[in-house]
Amino acid sequence: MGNQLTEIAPNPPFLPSFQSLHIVVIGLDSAGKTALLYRLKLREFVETIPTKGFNMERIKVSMGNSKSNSTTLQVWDVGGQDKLRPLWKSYTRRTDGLVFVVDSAESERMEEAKVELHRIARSAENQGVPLLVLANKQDLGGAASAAE
Ligand SMILES: Nc1nc2c(ncn2[C@@H]2O[C@H](COP(=O)(O)OP(=O)(O)OP(=O)(O)O)[C@@H](O)[C@H]2O)c(=O)[nH]1
Ligand SMILES: [Mg+2]
Repeated sequence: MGNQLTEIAPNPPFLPSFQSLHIVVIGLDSAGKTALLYRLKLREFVETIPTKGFNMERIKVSMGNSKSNSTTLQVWDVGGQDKLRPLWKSYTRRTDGLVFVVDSAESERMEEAKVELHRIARSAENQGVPLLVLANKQDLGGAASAAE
């Protein structure tokens, strides 16, 4: 439903409050996707195990300053192990937004992350879809900054 409504009215801030947006979280294994999902859902850091398939949570968020104006994000967190990456495409198809999570402290895998990010961003189906690249694990020593 979210996707169809988005086609009719593609500008989320002006969508009615019953609108639900489909968001997909991807990134290399161990980047912190599942930790992010449950941080958003439960507002706390939970211990995670590697995701073999996917997790999905509905998360209500307020828009702007008004508490009465809220929307629901249907957030899909897809496993990032290399054997699971071919599945990303089926989750990102017709999504309203993409989040690509990067482990900022793992400089030796930055090139691998870049290749995967470019692969998914190049896909014809994802043209025009808003993309957030999240520089995760900023608390770790030696983590690259968001700008880096
Ligand atoms: N220090 C630190 N550790 C984090 C952070 N986010 C996640 N982690 C840890 O990194 C590890 C991997 O986190 P996950 O959320 O399971 O990673 P994932 O991206 O879901 O991995 P896959 O499910 O294998 O694709 C876990 O031990 C987390 O506790 C962070 O911001 N800082
Ligand atoms: Mg996971």
